[in-house]
Amino acid sequence: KFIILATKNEGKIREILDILSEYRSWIKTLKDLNLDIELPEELGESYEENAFIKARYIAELTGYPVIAEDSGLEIDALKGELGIHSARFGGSVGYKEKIRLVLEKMKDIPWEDRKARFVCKAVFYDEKEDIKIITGGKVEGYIAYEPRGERGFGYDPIFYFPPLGKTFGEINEFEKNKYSHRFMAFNKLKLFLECFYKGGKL
Ligand code: ITT
Ligand code: NA
Repeated sequence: KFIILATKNEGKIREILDILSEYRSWIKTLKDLNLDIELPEELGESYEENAFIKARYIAELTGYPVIAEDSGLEIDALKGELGIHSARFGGSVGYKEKIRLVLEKMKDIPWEDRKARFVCKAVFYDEKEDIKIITGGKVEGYIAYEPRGERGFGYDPIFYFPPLGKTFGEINEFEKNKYSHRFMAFNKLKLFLECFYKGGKL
């Protein structure tokens, strides 16, 4: 039993391996396999399509079942951007700069109009068994006025989560994995893995 986790994002890898910790011995990261490759360009028009583009690429390359995900930050005041363009936003600059650019765009937006959500679509794809499972998750919050906290990754320091009164940059991974879009999506995928993998059907 062997599943490849097709992502290059270290933050995602940490969180996903933690959510799927029961399956850790079956999951191989690209690093575990010494697969030093770029994932294909994400030319799809949705999170689903982009997640599947990544999964299919690695599945065809290796012949193994694959898990991949695509995610993004949707900001109401920016008409749903950054969305599927979250990673590309601002070009090839670091997240400090991407965050600065978002806050600059949002500088005149009052609190009540700063609603935003993280979205994640997770894909399990097994070409041989002809299985394609897609699950999703969302978490609602606000774009903070200033970045806070050094934890997490990406846009976490500006994603304010009202139930905790903190940004995702201020909470540890254990806490983020109780509430995040990624947790929601992968926790659902876990139900499938439980039936088909643990249950011995595959
Ligand atoms: P892979 O394609 O290798 O999986 P990526 O970073 O390019 O990694 P995406 O194309 O899915 O992944 O881009 C998602 C972007 O959305 C990511 O780079 C972050 O900027 C943002 N994002 C998604 N989930 C996030 C989270 O939990 N915290 C902070 N930012 C997040
Ligand atoms: Na993407």
